Amino acid sequence: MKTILLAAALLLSALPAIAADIQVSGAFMRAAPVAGGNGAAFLTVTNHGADDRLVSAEASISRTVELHTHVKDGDVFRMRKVESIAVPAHGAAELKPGGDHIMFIGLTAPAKEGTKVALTLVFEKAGKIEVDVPVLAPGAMGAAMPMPMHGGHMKH
Ligand SMILES: [Cu+2]
Repeated sequence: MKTILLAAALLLSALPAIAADIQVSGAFMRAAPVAGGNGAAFLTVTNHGADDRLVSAEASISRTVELHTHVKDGDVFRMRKVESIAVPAHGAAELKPGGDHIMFIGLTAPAKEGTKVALTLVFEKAGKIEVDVPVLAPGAMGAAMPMPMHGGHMKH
């Protein structure tokens, strides 16, 4: 019994997202069928603590991982590398298609739909947080999570 409790305690301590002020949810990336191309990951960072910022990301699936945003250039939106993405105190940063995202440049292997990609997010204050990013279909707009459409916790 003692061993089981100890194992449970170790397991909980190995999950930093539970104890930390920073929580990551809804992570996904789009399938990229060939190696050598680029990919992007999207996710929501919720911050229950003081101001923080995402300063970098690491993954073995590509040669380079950058933080990107989209900026309007005339009539088109172009991606641009940013040094960091702010996560305000008691707020959130939403990385989503058409906005901020994590860019994988030079995929070393195809990102196959149904698999998961290991991603490490590095925060200025919260440090490193590891996230398993599910690979969804090309063009997917969000993580496949059950949405409370009917009879759920609707806020009015
Ligand atoms: Cu990009």
